[in-house]
Amino acid sequence: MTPVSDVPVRYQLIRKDTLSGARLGRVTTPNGAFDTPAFMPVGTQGTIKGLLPDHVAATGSQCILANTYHLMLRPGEKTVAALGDLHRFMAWPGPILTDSGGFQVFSLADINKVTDEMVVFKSHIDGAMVELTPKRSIHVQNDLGADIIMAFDECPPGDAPWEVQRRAVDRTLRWAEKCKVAHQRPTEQGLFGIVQGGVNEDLRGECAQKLIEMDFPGYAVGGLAVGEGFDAMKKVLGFVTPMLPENKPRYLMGVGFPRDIVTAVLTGIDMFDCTIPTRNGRNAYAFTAAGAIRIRNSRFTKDTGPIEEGCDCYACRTFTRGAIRHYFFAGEMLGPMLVSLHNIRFYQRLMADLRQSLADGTFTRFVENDPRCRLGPAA
Ligand code: PRF
Ligand code: ZN
Repeated sequence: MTPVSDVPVRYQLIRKDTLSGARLGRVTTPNGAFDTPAFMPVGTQGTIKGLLPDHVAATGSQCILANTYHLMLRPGEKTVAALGDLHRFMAWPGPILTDSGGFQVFSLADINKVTDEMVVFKSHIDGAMVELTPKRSIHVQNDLGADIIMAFDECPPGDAPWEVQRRAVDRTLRWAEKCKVAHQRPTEQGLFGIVQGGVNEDLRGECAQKLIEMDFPGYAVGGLAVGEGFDAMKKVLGFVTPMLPENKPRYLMGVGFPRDIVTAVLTGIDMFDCTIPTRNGRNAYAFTAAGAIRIRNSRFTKDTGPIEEGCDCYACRTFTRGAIRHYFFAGEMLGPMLVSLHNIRFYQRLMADLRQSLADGTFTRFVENDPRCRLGPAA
């Protein structure tokens, strides 16, 4: 057993819900701790689009995410390292997590070739052929210097047949082993394993079990919210999450709408990231407890109210819906900035309320009664 003091990322279980798998906890990293269940805003290119780090911190965000895939291509991990590390680069002194590129390369890149050794793709920056291997992904993440780094995995589409998922699980397991061996800063950065397997319980179970044997300091569930649908995701989580070690953090990657997050928390997931609050915010789509609103709608032209009544965010304390609507039509930057800020705060207030209800022992009642817990795609 590795002595606890050598493990850079640790999970403290504070309270378990009596009626579900939900848990209140705290994850400690070399650059600070965060309370769980946690939502991590996404800073793909080393910035959370449109928001100052101070603004992000003011939303209650405690840990943020960045992407290996984008930063290795531009400005390059050596440049980020020369400028300090990702914490200095992003001006975010708190916990940071980097994704491995395992998902972005399969969802964004012009893939040339996938083998058991590597993914070869064409850079969207200059068209150059780039090879990404498990070893290279980890070395890039070692240079970037995030507190939590992710294994390089293969994430097939949600409708991929069993045979494709089988091969992806085999690769993901072999690559996880290689990532562990390649990791050069194991006492400074926690490397999480990622469970794949699509909607197949046999593959999910095998993948989880073998990753657990490799003893990672945390585990992620990948390969969900890739087109399988809400009910299938719920079923997979109900099966996989309880398999994961109770004394380590559990992270559901790239999910999702409030309804998806709450459903996952019920199964025992602790960490989430998603581009929805920021991407939707840039598109003038604002979350409210009563459902989403399109701030460009003509009914808001002379609306003097805030985006959401009762919200304590800077946008809602300071600007009218009518003014924000005008910024969108005028192409002013402030529109996307204000709605992104509001949406992240909306997510963080929900997470804080989930944590409070877990602390109070009222979690199940909260989930049943609070309308935010039901907000999904068309809500
Ligand atoms: N793997 C990795 N990152 C991810 C995913 C995955 O499966 C997903 C799937 N929802 C989002 N981000 N490495
Ligand atoms: Zn607000």
